Amino acid sequence: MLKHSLVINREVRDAITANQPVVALESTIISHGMPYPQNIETARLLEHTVRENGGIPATIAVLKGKIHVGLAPDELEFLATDKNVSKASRRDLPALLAGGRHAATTVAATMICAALAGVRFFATGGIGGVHRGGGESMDISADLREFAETPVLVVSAGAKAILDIPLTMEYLETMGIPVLGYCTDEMPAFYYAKSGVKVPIRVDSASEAAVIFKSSLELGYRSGILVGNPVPNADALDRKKIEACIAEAVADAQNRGIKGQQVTPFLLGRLNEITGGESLKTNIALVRNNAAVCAKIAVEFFK
Ligand code: PSU
Ligand code: MN
Repeated sequence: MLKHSLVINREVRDAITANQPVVALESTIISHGMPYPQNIETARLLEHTVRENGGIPATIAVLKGKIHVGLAPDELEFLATDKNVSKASRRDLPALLAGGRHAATTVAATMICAALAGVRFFATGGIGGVHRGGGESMDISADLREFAETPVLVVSAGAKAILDIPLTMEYLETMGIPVLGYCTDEMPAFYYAKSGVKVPIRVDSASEAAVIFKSSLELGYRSGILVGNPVPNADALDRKKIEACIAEAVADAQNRGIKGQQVTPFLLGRLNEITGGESLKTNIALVRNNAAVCAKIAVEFFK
């Protein structure tokens, strides 16, 4: 059955069979995380960055009810421009496949599809997490639980700063997820490098991260690993300034009654407006940096 729902492009299939370092990339960031044309430029830039660092990129999305692992240029363009592409997380995939629909995959859904295809590495911008006020609203991204279910190593600039990072770390700890700080002792905060929350494990090289992932797989863990990779200094935003903007965006979301799947795209879009494009610039820089580090870890893993 699944055979008919999973389309892996030629290059990616050959690379997986030959134990080459394939790096998955998600599509929600293209369809719902960034405006056009920066979204398509970023999608291409990320694939290029993975290649520059020795990896084979596999961008993942659902097209006409099939999971595509590795996309053609016109498929990327479609995801960047079409207004009817939905946002697929774990709960959405069965109905989208059954209904023959198009969808961009979130971190959770991309992890699921990558694992199905035999891809173990994945770079994103920032994972979803516990939203501010999550204790009341129960808005906790399905991304977090996915780490407990799916053995993929994900490189992320921490959790998005629009979230409650201490609560997000608490949740990851409860789920028993190994969280690695890449050349840092603190969980990165997406737009800036230091959240003030300590990571349980620090690594200072790609090979250290690769060895820890191997050991997790040898232990028979079915869970994934989260690597927190801080935004480069030159691209980081000032903590105080961006926090004031985030508070404004979160208040706007509440006033307009934005809920569920719409929250994260709304906040990212609103922040881009409030900061006059600065937040988007930083987002692009950090996701590119994550693609580079993820490819390096994958290369070490297959050495
Ligand atoms: N990283 C970015 N931009 C994004 C995302 C990640 O730089 O838009 C997406 C990911 O797909 C992640 C999603 O899974 O945001 C989180 O959505 P939610 O909070 O609704 O689970
Ligand atoms: Mn949510």
